[in-house]
Amino acid sequence: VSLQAQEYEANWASLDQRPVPAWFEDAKFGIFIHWGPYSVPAWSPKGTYTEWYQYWLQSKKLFGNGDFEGDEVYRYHVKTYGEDFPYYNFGEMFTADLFDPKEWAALFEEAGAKYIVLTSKHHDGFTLWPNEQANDRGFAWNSMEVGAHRDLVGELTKAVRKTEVKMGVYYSLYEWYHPWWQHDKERFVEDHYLPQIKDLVQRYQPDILWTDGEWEMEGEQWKSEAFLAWLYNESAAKDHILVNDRWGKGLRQQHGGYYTTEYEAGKTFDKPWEECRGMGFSFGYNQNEDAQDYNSAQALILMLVDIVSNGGNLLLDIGPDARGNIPPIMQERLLEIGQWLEVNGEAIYGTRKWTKAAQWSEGDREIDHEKGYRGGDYILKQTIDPTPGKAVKQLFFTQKEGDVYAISPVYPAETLRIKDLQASTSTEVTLLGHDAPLDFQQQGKDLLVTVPRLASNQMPCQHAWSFRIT
Ligand code: FUL
Repeated sequence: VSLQAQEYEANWASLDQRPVPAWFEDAKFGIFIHWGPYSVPAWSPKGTYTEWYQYWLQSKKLFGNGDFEGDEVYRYHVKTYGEDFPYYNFGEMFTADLFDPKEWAALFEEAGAKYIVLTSKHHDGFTLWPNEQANDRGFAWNSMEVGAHRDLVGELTKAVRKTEVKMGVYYSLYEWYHPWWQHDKERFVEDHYLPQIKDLVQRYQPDILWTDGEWEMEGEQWKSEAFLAWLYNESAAKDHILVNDRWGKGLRQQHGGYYTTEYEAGKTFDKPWEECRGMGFSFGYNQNEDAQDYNSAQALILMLVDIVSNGGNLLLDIGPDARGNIPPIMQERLLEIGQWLEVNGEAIYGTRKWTKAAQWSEGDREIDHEKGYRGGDYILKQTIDPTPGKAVKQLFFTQKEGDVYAISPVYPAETLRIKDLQASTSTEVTLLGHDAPLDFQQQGKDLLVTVPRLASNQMPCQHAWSFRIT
């Protein structure tokens, strides 16, 4: 489907007809990058978003997944940097001197990611590219003029475009403490936001424009419909750009492109969608998070599989530090996911939902999405760590070109039972990464597959095993 089959009109009925390109639904795995001046302190209580540091500091409010007094960030800030140390001082300390865009791009490729989304500007208003409007607060507030003295969006875009990975940018419409945002919304929209977002699109022509914060004000005040009509009909990225759903005042799942969820998978939609989350609790790097706060590679892989079996994508976040180093624990998780995808990618990329997402064992199904998803261990509880009497997901399903894939979170003992699956005379069953086809037999409605006994060093992979049923 051509994205430009039609001229779009500046109203939702027309704009919502813009199709989501197939590459996005095929991609399944993307990497989110939250990086900015908040990466300097990189500190907030566990269970909160570190990229909200300026807001936690100035408002002395704190919310998230846990119980907070409210002034923890303020107290930490005063203790660490002193009373007279405005958030804006972090701009100079955001040096990015170890940032090597080629290395980042190579890591993303090795992780098996098909796209990335970099924060070009978060709610603090700091831009990671040279932008005139970023300075209309009365001082330089962009990465070209302070701290790094580099065009970070531009450099990463260039490096990523040399690979197969697609380039996306996150952009926050609203800014907590911009003087015009606070006192003159119309001026903020006309003289700040609109020229700024257009500059971003025209310069880098991203594949995805992942916006956020439109929910702070009515869409009419933002002139959102007119902007999207410009984006689709006139902008330099009109023939490929894709947007998310954070448009039209409703926080999500209202207007725009694909649907987004945030630390809340376990959902499923009948249109392209994407779950975003950190490896632990925060998007921006949080020094407070310990090894046990990060989801294991196995948990992250099973999350990806769970989401893909429900037709979605996982946009997994990393938080580089202020010097541009990606914390080793995050690199390690990405590489483990990449190793797994190397063998099992066939069961993931380019697939679609099958008639059912999962096969459950007997027992009571108990799903605690809210809590579980924030902590992340929900997926382990749902698969490999059952309380007696509770049902677990034994298999996740995907399909592609007539083949069904059954992904098992444990290596099955001797036989794998796939319920309600009828073999035909031409059926073949394969374990991805293992050469010989597998024996199977029909037992009533179920397909019983004989699983080879393999020594651990002969295993094609770890964490989850994929069976292709042709
Ligand atoms: C949210 C933001 O407020 C968070 O800080 C984060 O960027 C997330 C992806 O979107 O709405």
